[in-house]
Amino acid sequence: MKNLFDITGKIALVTGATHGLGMAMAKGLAEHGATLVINGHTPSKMEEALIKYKDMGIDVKGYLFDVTDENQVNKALKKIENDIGPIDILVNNAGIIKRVPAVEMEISDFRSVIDVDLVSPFIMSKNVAKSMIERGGGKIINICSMMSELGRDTLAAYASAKGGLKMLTRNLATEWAKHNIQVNGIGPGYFATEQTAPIRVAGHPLQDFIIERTPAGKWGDPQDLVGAVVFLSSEASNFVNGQILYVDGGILATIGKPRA
Ligand code: GCO
Repeated sequence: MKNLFDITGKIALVTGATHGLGMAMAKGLAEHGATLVINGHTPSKMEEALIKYKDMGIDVKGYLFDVTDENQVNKALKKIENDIGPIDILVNNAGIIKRVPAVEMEISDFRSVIDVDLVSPFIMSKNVAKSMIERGGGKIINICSMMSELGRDTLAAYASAKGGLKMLTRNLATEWAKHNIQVNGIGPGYFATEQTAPIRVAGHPLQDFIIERTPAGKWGDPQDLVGAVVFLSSEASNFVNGQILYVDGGILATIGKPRA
């Protein structure tokens, strides 16, 4: 029987996949047959991650490089191509967040968020797409955010970057659709990860707010993203271009509810 979602033997590179949502999506891709390559930045985190993948029974190769540095990216991509093969699926997941009131935010911090969350997906996509164009196609998935659509206090830099990433997704989709490259995004809602740990502590106002604001009534489990990433990595999405698939328990579908 033909399986439209089959990604067996496809080489998938997930950036920032040493933990969190990146790790969950990377694991999901491998479990659905992809040959998995991950990127990380910190040697100790990579070591820990490789052990975790091994314990989960996932075969993976890890490469340390800085996604904001085009030279490093190009060297790493060459090495990956020599060691394993050319990339069929690129997931631009690496990202950072700084929660600082706008009037207090250092410009250098604002820039560093834009650099990691918006410039690096461009650097990665540009350099991976070159070989995808030569080979006649590929899949690029940008990890966006609720903040691609909405604002929240303290997130000026992050929301600017993630809003930009949504438009980068549409633009690259427009430019490369004729080369059979589908560029799409996934917009996770609020998930229980390390990144949201500071706002999930008991007593933090965001903790109850998120549960109330999410029609599904809970924080997402990183596992909930696997269906979306497999769909956008597979033949099933071959005529889907420039879409952001929000996996958010309904947050963006609703205006919210009045206080009881
Ligand atoms: C916050 C959160 C969000 C999430 C996520 C939402 O502080 O409001 O951290 O920014 O991390 O990106 O989709």
